[in-house]
Amino acid sequence: MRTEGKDVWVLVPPPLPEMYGFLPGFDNILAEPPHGVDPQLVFFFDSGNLERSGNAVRTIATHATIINVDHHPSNTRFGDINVIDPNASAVGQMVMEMLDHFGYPITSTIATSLYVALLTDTGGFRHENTTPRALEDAARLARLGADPGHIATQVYKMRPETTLKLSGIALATMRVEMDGRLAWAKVTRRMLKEANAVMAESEGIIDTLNSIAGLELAILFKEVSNDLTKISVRSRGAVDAAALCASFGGGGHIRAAGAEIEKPMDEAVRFVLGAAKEAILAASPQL
Ligand SMILES: [Mn+2]
Repeated sequence: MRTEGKDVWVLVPPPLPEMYGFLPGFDNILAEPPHGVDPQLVFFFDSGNLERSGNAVRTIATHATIINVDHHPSNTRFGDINVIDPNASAVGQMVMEMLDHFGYPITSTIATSLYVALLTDTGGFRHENTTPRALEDAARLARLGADPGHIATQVYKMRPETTLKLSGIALATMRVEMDGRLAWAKVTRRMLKEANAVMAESEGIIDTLNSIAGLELAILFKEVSNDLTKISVRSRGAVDAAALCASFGGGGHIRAAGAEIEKPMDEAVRFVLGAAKEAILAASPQL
């Protein structure tokens, strides 16, 4: 993408969810800068730490100037300039403020992308971070040309069959423990094969788990390799999901967090469930 004679590259670590393929500019997104290009200025958006940002960007970051724009309270402030607003429901809102501040108009194309940021980071305007400001910003973006109905269809109603197949197989492994306070499930590489799906398609399963009445903590275990298991955690009770995940080297938000556990699936399950049960009891023992 060329802007005013300067090269601007939009880099996103793979895998890039295809569901966002409708977004303007999606085809210009790269996993790493083209060969021979050595960016000197890098904006990071919505990245709580450098580790989340993929190898290519990390390499650039060793010598480029970094501007770190984020809303995770756990942000490690790895930038040369850090713009952190934990009260923002989505980093898209911070981008809106920056555009306003520097006098750039928000076109309908930009409004569409920013609306998607708000919609997805508030879980379709359902999470606790659905603040008056989030709804007001969303209304403003709709007036500027974002089409909420169309965008919701593109984001939430374009799933391939394989995604639902994977969801069905994974949810069949669901276990509910501690009198309904804790639920967990697994996604293994074998399941991916069976459903003809890729791991990125498991993204929504954690939220299905998290829809059980009375649940406090939901955990999804994702088998990446023989010795690496990723977890997604959702909390609706007193447990701080970010703190729980931080104890495994991960991070995130109080209600939604994740981590990478360098253990095989079954070991990771034992290890994480032990800590999760302790956290539930410690947070509200007599419930
Ligand atoms: Mn975010």
